[in-house]
Amino acid sequence: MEPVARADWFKFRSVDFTQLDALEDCLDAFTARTLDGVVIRRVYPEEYMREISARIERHEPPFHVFPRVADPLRARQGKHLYGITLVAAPRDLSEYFRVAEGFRSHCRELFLDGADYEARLKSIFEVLGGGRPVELPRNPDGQGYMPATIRILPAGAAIDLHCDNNLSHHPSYTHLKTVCDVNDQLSFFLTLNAPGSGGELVVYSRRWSDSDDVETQYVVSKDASMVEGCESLALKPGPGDLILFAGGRIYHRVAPTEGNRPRYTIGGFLARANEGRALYYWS
Ligand SMILES: O=C(O)CCC(=O)C(=O)O
Repeated sequence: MEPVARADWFKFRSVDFTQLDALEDCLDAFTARTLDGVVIRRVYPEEYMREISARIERHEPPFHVFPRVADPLRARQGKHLYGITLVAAPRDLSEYFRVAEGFRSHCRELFLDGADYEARLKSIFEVLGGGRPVELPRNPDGQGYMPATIRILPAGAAIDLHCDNNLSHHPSYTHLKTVCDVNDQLSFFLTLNAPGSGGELVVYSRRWSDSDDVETQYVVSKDASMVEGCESLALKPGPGDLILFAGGRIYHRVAPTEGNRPRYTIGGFLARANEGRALYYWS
């Protein structure tokens, strides 16, 4: 992790995975807005991340590629995902839940000779949640949501300005909203491969407000003018580092990657159950 400038508008903590207990129950601090982000360093060894990245590069195991185009090889040359997000999936969500099942088994295969990704993330969230149960949401038919997506940004690719509370305006969130409080969701991602330069997560001092969204509509990216003149911080976790931040209420983007090393991350969102103590994660 490169050094970050401290800012009073972005309350941030960074610990090594071996000191995870120092973050016990820190989700309460997120809720109380006394904490905006944490980085947990070395959740996986850097060398293992290189091996995982090599598999991703070879498309092994053969994850579902999004966007879905006639020539998957071509899709893999540009910005793409392994898996599919809730908002990108066709509206009846049957494809989403089918892809989710395949993703979970491919993800187990991807991490087969190391600590299982989903199990490790769950165990981390359990500590951060002070012992709350951590669960994957399921639809009324019992099908599991996507636990994460793998995001692949080749040279020059970026993720434009957005604020994840806006996601809840999407019609595909109708069921999930009955399960957990998506209105103050946290964002998390594990860096698998970092580009030589660029690819930082840039967070802005501007906070989300209801009135930022036009007639409660979902928009993929917000106009950059919304953060003009705002303070910002660039965070660049290294391979094996996990970041969790208040992406629901903090405007953020991913800066364009530079050089010939792509940016690979795996991640999703985390929110509290509407009833009971559980935490839910999805993508
Ligand atoms: O870097 C990533 O994988 C995504 C970052 C992001 O925009 C988010 O978590 O909302």
